[in-house]
Amino acid sequence: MKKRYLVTAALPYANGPLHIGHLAGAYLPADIYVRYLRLMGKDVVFVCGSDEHGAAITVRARKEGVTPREIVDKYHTSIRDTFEKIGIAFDIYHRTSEPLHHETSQDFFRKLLQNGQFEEKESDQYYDEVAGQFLADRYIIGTCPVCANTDAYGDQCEKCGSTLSPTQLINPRSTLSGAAPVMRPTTHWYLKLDEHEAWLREWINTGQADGQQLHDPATWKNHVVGQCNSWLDQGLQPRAMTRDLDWGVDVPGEIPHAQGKKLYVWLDAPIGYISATKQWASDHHTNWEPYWKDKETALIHFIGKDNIVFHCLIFPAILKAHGGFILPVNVPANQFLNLEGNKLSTSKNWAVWVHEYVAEMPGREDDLRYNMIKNMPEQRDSEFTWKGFQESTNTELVGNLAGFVHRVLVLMHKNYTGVVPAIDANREFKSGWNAEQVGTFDDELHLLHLKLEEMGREIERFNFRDALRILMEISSAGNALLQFNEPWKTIKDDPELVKVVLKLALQYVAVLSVALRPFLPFAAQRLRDQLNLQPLNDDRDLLDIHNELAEGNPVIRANHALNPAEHLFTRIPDEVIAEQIAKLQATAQANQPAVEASEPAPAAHPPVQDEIQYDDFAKLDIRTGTILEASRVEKADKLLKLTVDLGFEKRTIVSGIALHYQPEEIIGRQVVVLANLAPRKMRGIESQGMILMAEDAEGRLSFVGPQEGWPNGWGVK
Ligand code: B3M
Ligand code: ZN
Repeated sequence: MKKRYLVTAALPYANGPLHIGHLAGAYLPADIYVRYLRLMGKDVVFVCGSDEHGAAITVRARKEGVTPREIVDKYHTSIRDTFEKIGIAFDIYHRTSEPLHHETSQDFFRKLLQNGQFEEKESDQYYDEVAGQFLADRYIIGTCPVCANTDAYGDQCEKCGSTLSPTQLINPRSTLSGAAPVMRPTTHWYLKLDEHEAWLREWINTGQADGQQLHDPATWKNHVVGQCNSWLDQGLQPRAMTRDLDWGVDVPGEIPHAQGKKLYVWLDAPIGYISATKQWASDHHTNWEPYWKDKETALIHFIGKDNIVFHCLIFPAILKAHGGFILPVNVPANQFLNLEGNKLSTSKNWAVWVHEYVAEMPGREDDLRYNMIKNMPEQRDSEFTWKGFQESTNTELVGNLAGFVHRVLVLMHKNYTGVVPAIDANREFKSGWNAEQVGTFDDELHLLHLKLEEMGREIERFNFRDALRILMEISSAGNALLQFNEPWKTIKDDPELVKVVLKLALQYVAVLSVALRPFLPFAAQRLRDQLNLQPLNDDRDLLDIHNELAEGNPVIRANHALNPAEHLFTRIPDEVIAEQIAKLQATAQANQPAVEASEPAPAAHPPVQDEIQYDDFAKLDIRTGTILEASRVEKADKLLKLTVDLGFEKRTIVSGIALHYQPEEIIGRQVVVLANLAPRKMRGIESQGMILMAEDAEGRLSFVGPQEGWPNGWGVK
């Protein structure tokens, strides 16, 4: 472990409220990790803040008919408050409109310029003569060259998903004035990313840079490395770091041609992590620099998968180009969370908004956190459903966890008036970890310690789902301990046994009151109150417990007096869930396009092909695999070039799915591959197999694949 940690969570655009996808993608995992580090006595600073620049803000301002300033002020405050309500414990929640941030970003720009990292280039870009300004990609709409959608944006067609550039649009028009834009020359500063390609490739794949081992690449997620390699394989191009805009950080005025130019939002936003750290340090009368410059610091960026290349390639290149900064030791990006079978969508209002949730479900912050962690899209996309949410609270939080805690405390009060008894440590009883096994107080305490260590290791590896599962196993073992030994029955015949069993169960509860903290901070606090233990100060509480357990000491000792038992969680009734589902369906209906006058008749299924013998089928060698990398094939709108892991080898496969899937969204996806198809060249690339896809009447394609976590390279029969 490192000496100190700087943990960042993606800066949300201050252009709209937070939904559960944001939480599951970046903020909850970061919060768990940071809370754990604090409990282990580590020096850690957790920074975040609002991203207040870029077209995301100005487009929103135009839509609402207000200034960008009004937009960022409104959403900055509401996002910050929402984070606090759902228990995301940043050390600072800063904002990129602060003067400190503008200065910090400008200093960065100056230094990059000084270091010869920019190439100043003139190029033609779209200009709106009516509005009198250059047009950001999002401000230009036109006809998509791929699917003929007449409202495609300059950077993307939302109908077919193609990534576009403004010059590809047919009949472009400005969203500002509706006028057809004209081409005008403009000068910008391009970061020579091509010059960074070689070291980035090495660093991403081996963890080495400048001859030093900076991280262990085995600790990085496959889909993160895969997405980076997909980019690197296409070759990095110089990238403009400035824009013609009137909202953002000014290019420093003393630089020639700076007039009217702003920094590109993806240059200034990640520097926001640095300005936030500076502000935090100044608030705490300490020095920010060790957190960004000392090799003993572990820098970790928590983000969603749509931000991977910015954090793993572009920002590291910027840090290196500046000089003197450390690089992240990990970027444990999550994939996406879907909602009730569909992608979360702000524009379609298909979302669970966190501020609405906390208002409508007071006291249930941890219920949501629990369900999100349990279903966290760590390696692949996952899904939130209201039914699943109800189920996880009712069976796991109420049934398992709260049930256990309540039983222990009630029995403690009933048998010993809430005062922890002294015990005979040699008494044997049935182990909660294994029905066949007999245990003693000390043995069982040791097993508890091992579990706690196992949980910590999973958190350190960013496996938060597994860590939560292990935590719940502690509760399950506690329940089993009670179930196997039945203290409510044995109290008459064997009161000494009951003392040992209940005192042990109480140790489980006490350990949970700390170990729950990273995941369910509110419940942990409620539990501390019931146990009449000190509130957690988030500073080495878990480390202290490790030390006690390592010495064989109990966590709560004899004569400690407990507070009355209360229910840690309560059941969610069906009506509450029905209401939420109805609310979601109402939005879905409101967003449905008007039904076309003449609905086309459902297409007939194609007839089944000529009969074959089993031997014919057996010739097909079909295997399971995982997509490691995906990128577009130049001048082929329909093709993606994939690298697929078959377990025993990796294959390059060219697949005609580009109109249906974005490269970024399929990395990490499990697929089924026809592995013995003769190789064939497509657009100069040898395709070594075929991905099997389902196709419907409209020609839509869907992946078919094994269940989650299935191993690669095994047969499909
Ligand atoms: N605001 C994009 C996003 O919210 C962007 C992240 C910045 S992190 C430095 O997805
Ligand atoms: Zn299109």
